[in-house]
Amino acid sequence: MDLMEPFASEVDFSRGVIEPVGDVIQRHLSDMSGMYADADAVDRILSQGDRLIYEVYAADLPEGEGQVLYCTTILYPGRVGEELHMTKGHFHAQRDRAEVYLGLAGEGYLLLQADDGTVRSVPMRSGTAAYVPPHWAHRTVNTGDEPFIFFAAWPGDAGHDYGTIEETGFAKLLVARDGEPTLVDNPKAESMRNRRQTDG
Ligand code: S6P
Ligand code: ZN
Repeated sequence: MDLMEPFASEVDFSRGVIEPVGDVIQRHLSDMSGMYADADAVDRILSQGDRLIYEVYAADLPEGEGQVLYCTTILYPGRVGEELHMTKGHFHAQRDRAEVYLGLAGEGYLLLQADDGTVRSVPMRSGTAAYVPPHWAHRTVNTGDEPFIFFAAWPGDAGHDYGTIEETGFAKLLVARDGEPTLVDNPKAESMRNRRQTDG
């Protein structure tokens, strides 16, 4: 057996940066335009230029059974139409793999969705440890005016399935109504469900 060397990273809670860092992912609005409900708002923003929605700083670790992967996410504040800035969201490819989030700065919601369309929301701020149980898709939403920064750790063999959420979206959207984050039905998810029922 090859023994892996123990190591430590430094996590900057206020900037969200991990050092030393492995992969850095930047997601712009153009990478997730179909995921926001208001297509006109997306077009209006993109016609003025692209927008950075979030960044992920991952510790440089090998994937695979037995490992634990970790990263930080920096989700910038803002809206697309009424909808608050969010991550793409995913199921783990191995659906029974759980995950832990820890809020470091700013505020947001963790949105979770089960296969049958059940949605749950968990408010998060600095110090909130939120648990993503096995079998729940998960996405985060920035509900504040500052970057929402959180740390995540998950099993090294979990993998990511983005396709399911890309296709159907979440059944609920988080929008800003009278300055308050409000969960509303997603019209796009509803029409997708109806279309699937008609086709199938
Ligand atoms: C990984 C974990 C998070 C997200 C990150 C970006 O399992 O859930 O680190 O990857 O918040 O979200 P997404 O949906 O684009 O991967
Ligand atoms: Zn995950």
